Amino acid sequence: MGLLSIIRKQKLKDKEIRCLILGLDNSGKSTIVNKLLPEDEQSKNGIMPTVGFQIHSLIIRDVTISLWDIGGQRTLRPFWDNYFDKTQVMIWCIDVSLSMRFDETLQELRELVNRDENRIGYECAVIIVLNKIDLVESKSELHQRYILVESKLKCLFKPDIRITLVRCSGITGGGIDDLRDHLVESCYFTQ
Ligand SMILES: Nc1nc2c(ncn2[C@@H]2O[C@H](COP(=O)(O)OP(=O)(O)OP(=O)(O)O)[C@@H](O)[C@H]2O)c(=O)[nH]1
Ligand SMILES: [Mg+2]
Repeated sequence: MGLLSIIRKQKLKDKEIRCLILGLDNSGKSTIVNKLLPEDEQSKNGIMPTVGFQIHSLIIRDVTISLWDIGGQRTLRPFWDNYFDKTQVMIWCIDVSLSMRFDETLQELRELVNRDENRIGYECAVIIVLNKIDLVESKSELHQRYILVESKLKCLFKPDIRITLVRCSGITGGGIDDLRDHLVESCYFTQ
């Protein structure tokens, strides 16, 4: 590990990282958050649509992350802007099984990006989660959808912005370890 990495790691230890998880209603944000939590904190009684927001504290490899799970229903979307202050990471959750909502989710993301061009990708890192992979019939279908979303994202963000795409399932837990890794990596973004 280089000296810079050691210094950054030490800085992260002393600080709480703020991460927002946003996306359309029913895309699976709260389910993913639940899977990221330690076993003994996971809800066993099912997850309800989020009205407003919920905050969870996560420790991943010595990094403390406050994870803000924000409701995605249409009536709540005008308030999304209010949560970005001091945010280092934004996770955008897409239900990859429902291609009929791709345009809606990308339009919402575009509006957020356009409202403040210095924010997403500059002040905070961005991770795009393609969730519900367990509901997509085949690997080739999933791959096609991945490529489709990736190409649309390239049109949405400026070329200098690094976009991380992660495939996962909040139900089976597939890809959640990858998401955890990318989350910690992204915490270094604004250090
Ligand atoms: N099969 C499958 N179902 C999922 C997955 N993730 C979430 N779900 C289901 O999708 C539904 C919505 O999940 P939530 O986690 O409440 O979605 P949300 O994005 O938090 O929704 P809001 O709080 O309304 O914004 C629930 O019935 C979940 O069980 C997944 O990866 N696979
Ligand atoms: Mg929710």
